[in-house]
Amino acid sequence: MLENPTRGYAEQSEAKRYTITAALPYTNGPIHIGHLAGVYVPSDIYARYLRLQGNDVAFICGSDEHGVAISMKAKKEGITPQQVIDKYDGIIRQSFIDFGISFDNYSRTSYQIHHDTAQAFFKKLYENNDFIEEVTEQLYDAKADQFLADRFVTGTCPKCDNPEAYGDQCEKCGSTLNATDLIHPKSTITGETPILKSTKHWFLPLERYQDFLQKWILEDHAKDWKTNVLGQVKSWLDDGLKPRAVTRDLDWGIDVPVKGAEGKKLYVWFDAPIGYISATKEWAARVGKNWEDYWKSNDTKLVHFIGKDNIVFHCIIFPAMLKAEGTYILPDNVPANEFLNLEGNKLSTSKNWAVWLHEYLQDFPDKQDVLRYTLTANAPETKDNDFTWKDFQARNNNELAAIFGNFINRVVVLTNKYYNGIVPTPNEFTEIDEQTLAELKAYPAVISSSIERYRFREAQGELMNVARLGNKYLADEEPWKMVKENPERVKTQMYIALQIGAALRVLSEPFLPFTACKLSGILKTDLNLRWKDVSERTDLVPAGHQIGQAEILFAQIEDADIQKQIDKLEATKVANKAENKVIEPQKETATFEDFSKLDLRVGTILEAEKMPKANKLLVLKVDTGIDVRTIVSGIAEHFSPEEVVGKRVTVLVNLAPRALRSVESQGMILMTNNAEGKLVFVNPDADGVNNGALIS
Ligand code: B3M
Ligand code: ZN
Repeated sequence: MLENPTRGYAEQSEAKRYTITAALPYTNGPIHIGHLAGVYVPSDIYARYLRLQGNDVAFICGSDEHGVAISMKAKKEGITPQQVIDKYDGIIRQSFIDFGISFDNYSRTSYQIHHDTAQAFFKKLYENNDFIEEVTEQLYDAKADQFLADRFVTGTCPKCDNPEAYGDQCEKCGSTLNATDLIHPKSTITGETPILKSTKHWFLPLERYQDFLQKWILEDHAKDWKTNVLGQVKSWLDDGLKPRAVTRDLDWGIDVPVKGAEGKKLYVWFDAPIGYISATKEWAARVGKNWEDYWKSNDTKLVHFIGKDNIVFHCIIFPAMLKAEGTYILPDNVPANEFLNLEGNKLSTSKNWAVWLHEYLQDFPDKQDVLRYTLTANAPETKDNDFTWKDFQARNNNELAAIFGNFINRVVVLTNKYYNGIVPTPNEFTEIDEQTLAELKAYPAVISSSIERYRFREAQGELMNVARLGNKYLADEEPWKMVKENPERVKTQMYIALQIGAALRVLSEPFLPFTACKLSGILKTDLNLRWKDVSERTDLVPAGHQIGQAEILFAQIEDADIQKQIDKLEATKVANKAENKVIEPQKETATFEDFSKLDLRVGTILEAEKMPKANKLLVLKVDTGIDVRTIVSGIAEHFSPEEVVGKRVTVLVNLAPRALRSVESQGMILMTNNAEGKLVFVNPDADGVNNGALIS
């Protein structure tokens, strides 16, 4: 617990309304646990919490459907960009619903409302003379007949020498680049070295906002923004801001709505953040609200949840755009997270090194909360962090089930056993009761304080402490022992335990929404209970109230379930290795006559023993269909004799016999290496093939 549990109240903001945005995922692939841990789980906790506090909240997200990433995916899959975005928007949208992310609106940047909003925004800045119009030399792939920007070009980063930097960003040192900054640029479309060709573009002169950004972020927000965010912003500002092109020569995107820009598109990072505004407009129209309240009113608090690779766009470029436009509020905070790794390795879409949300939901259809809990417990809030399946299992079995689930189960079972599920009327509270209740009532403020400082991991830890408080109370009071000798005392004990259970139902809702919902069903609590009721009321479940039956909140996760997931990742590793495997070059041509000289047969190994005084050799008895013969094989370091007996193998039977040690070998068993480099038999496992069958 924090030293001063009331601190949270003092810090609670005066905002009337909240606009909470979660980074718009690119529709070039599904959502994985890295996205969830970095953006969607923390933003959902925050939004749910604010609603429980009775705030007016717009929680906004949507698909980011422009940009080079989409065009590249379309090229790779041989389909149109529209087909790409429809496919992944569908998968992403559904997986967010199934995972319980409580967006008020999940929109798409391909919608007309967004095209209109982004174009109007551009036009306003254009008319205000907020852009510089300039003809510059840009990289051009002559073979593909296309200008290259962003992800269409790679090369060496001028800052850190990373040879795989992209035309918009170096993922190694984090610097944002212009394509022309790259040393030794190369087109990712054709592999060609691009030439320079002149073209006209519109630039946002970021240097005009240098002083404003310096003061607004590094001075005014020095205390409340995260250090990782401040650090990146500072390094940008220290470098000195420069004009940044906000238009592109591409064929996929939003048309630049001014004369002389025919065929050009808005830069995806110009249109995407405006997507938050379009999505709010769409939502407001649907629910009968005024969207401008959520973007242009000083009593609205705007918070952007993003990953660390998006910091510059949300802290420098978008605020500069908003400032230039002039009628919008600026974000109150941008709580960017660091990255999550998976089993010690960097998450990677291209290497398929990920736990995909839609696949997780198939494998664990009723365990949304276990993943939410694990990701929050390991949230990469201040540094990169690691997800492992063993930890996932332990978090469920040793924490959720053993602490939270166990407490609820005891309370519900005992209440049903002693009182047929009716909340008893308490007698006078003892000092321990009073103390326990006081501690319970302090928790909402403690958890609030952590959430409002974007420390979700700490907040969730405090939530578990509420369950621990309940367990400790029961363990100390032992109602099951007292029930015979002092049943009146037990009524008070169970009454208090039930209040802790009901408090858990309210306080767990932001973190474990599916569990909270189940708990409402079990305790039949008033659905209107709010956060503050936990600290203000001692009758969250009143005497005389009928509760339901116990239900398992967190079933044990078995080793086999975890092993399946680990095996899946192992298979990914093997597949990746196989893809990179150096394939031996083809040997010289053999004529058909050459080949037909070889007599290859299917056989079975009948016996095997080690060749005395030879580490590498096994002496095998092989049924070749023609006969049973002796073959000496150099596989003893890879297989034990017991392992190979019974194996079906491919045998070269007419290899000239030769003596190995003192044993004559009458043929050869064909071997190969599998993807992991392990020696394996060339195994004729086709059905119904007999020994002796000729291979031709
Ligand atoms: N589409 C997400 C990413 O960089 C990017 C966020 C846009 S937020 C306006 O993966
Ligand atoms: Zn770099």
